Amino acid sequence: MTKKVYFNHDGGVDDLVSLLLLTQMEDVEVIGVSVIPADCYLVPAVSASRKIIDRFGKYDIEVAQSDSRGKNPFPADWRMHAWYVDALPILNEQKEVKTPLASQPAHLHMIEKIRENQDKTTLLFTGPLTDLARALDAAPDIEEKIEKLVWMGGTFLQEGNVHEPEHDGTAEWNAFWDPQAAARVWESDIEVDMIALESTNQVPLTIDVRDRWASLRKYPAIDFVGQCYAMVPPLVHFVTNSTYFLWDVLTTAFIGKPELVKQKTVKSIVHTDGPSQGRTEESEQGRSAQLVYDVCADDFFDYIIELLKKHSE
Ligand code: AGV
Ligand code: CA
Repeated sequence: MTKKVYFNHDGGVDDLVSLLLLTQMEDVEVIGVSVIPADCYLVPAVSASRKIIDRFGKYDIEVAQSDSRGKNPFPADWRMHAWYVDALPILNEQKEVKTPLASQPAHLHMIEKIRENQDKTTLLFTGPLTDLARALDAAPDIEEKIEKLVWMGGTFLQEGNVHEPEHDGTAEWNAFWDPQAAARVWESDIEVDMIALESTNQVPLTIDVRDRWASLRKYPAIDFVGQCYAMVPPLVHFVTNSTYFLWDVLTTAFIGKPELVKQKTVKSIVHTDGPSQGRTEESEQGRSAQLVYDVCADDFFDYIIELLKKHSE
């Protein structure tokens, strides 16, 4: 059966590569896309999303802009990446952008698409959960029409990836940008699949990964992925604050091929204030989520390549 997926992302390099991948999956129908200006600037991220759908998509998909704001802003130099992707020649051969821009803001667009869908909708979120939290407040009826939420966010490791003043470093960025939103979703009964930092640590961007994409650049979609990942720092000797993992791409691949990973149930709470804000902490009093704790990295990288080889014009 075809999975109906609504995708909300925040315009990072791996968010945009995720959009490409999702549009190539045969058993997935993307019923809508929205972009939140968290780890990106809105204008180039929306533009790049529409051009990716134009260039590689196989059917019409609307793109909505979010008007949500977060509590803890992302570093500006990370947010710049969407400008670079939007400017890639492979996305700019065509003068006119055809993929329509939705008239409503993201959270209302998502509500409409969920209501219109006769089946239940799978939500894929590769940025903060702000638009989902707002949608649940505005339209509590959608909750029972959500199949599940697949989210890149959170971590149960001692060390997260937030290194900001007045923070203790325990949070993951998507949770930290809007901790209240994650807590709101945690209050709901929606089934949550969490692809957390412990899940993505097994899939860093490395020189070998880049070289493999380079060797396959005769396939336009793989060339595009190589160009995108040329913009961000790989893992060479040791992990730094800027080292890139295939965070969102693993999260998206999980939708197409769940066998790539192993999951276990973890109960947790979300810290909304103070030095640990954004931390997802294991707690017996908390709510359950299915945490990805192991990945077959080789199969994951093979899967991406096979999916993108199929797109050959
Ligand atoms: O925490 C991972 C999330 C993912 O959704 N994002 C990037 C991915 O799109 C934030 C982030 C953490 N470290 C980063 C991030 C870095 N070094 N560069 C850019 N974004
Ligand atoms: Ca992201």
